[in-house]
Amino acid sequence: MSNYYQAEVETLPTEELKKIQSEKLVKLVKHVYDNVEYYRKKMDEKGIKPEDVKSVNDLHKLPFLTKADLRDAYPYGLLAKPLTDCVRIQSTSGTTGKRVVVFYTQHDIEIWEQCCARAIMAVGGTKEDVVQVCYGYGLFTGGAGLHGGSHKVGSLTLPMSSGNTERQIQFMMDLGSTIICCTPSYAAYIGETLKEMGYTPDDNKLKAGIFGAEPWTEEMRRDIENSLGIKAYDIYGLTEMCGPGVSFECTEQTGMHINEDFFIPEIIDPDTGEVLPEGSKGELVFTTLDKEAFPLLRYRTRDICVLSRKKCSCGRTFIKMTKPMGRSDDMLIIRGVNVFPSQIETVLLEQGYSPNYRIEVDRANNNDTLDVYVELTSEQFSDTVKDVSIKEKQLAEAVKTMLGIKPNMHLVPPKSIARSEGKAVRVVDKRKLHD
Ligand code: DLL
Repeated sequence: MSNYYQAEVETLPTEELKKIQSEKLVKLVKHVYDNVEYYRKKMDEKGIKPEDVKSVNDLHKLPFLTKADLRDAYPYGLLAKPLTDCVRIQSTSGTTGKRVVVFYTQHDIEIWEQCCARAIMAVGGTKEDVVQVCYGYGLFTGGAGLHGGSHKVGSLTLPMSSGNTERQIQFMMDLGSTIICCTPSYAAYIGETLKEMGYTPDDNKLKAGIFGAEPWTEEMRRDIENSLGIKAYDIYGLTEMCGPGVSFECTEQTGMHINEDFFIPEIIDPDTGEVLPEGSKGELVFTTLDKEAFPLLRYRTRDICVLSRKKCSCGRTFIKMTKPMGRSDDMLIIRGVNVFPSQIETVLLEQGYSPNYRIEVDRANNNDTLDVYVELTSEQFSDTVKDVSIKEKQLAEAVKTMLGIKPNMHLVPPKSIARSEGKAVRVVDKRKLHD
């Protein structure tokens, strides 16, 4: 028997769900056309009027939105409510040049927290639980989202944020945490630390973990389940939609149910934009249905996955998505932080280094490593070893200021980075992130 936060809507027959989606979509399209110049211009360019959208079947007529649109409209260009009706902003992780800022009204926070409450109850969470939230709190959506969801369920919420692992473990043991929410890599690290401290998986009271914000494999799921003695569940989301909780796994552990009363998913061919039939692998696109301050029509997530409406034993009728299997852009997720290689390049050039560099990402002991190799010019190369190491440290700090994570920086001799005759291969990702 599954736990639902809102049983009625989570088990709605698909036809009824589509009816609700259509009603909400028609209203939304009219609202953004009338109130947001950015949308009006985009729709006019495509020759679409609000009357052309009568149901979800007309969704494909609308133009796509991309991260570039969000940056273009930064900060208020896509706002659909007066700023005085907004109560919160959140922002994508660790990015300076490519920051995306999203706004929430009280209602937007309410539906986001409902999404996260559904996710917690789907893994068996109740008001009896002690939920340790060790996603980062702050501009990143992880902490705030799961925190709000846990409150809604009525669980005792431990707002730990990330880091300070010994303290996490002390609270976990002393207060008997039963559900833990963090990135899968942090969960794996907590598991290792517990072992190092001499604990066995039976020593803690944890029963479930809700892990997301970065790619992880089935192998990693098994490792985490064994090291913590729990069931590990996936949760997906992106800042642009609300944050975590756009979709969540139930106890069947076979993909994540999308909260379809709030978000319409589509799968498209990333090259042509053509909508693909259910079961095809392609880029996930979302349209928000309930968001007031920052509604998004046909937003291209760049995440590659497959959708399936196969009946689920949990009784939920919401369509399921597979884990993201990759991205259709060059964004890397390193230790939970979204990183575009161009941001690293910007720092190198600003600091007077050459654009000949190589970024290597790997995973050691379930932890991401980031190494950046930068070629020195012949003038720069005359430095002594000591000078080079000082410069490496300075450059690593500059990258940290930009991204929020510190790389291992290597300044290497002139002409030592292989030149390419075609497209330069600047990023080598050695991690096995997908099964
Ligand atoms: O990562 C929101 C979140 C917080 C989700 C906590 C789950 C838990 P962003 O920082 O905007 O938001 O990053 C969004 O992260 O487009 C995916 O590429 C990736 N991502 C998120 N969840 C998963 C997951 C948050 N479960 C981007 N598996 C998305 C794989 C994920 N990738």
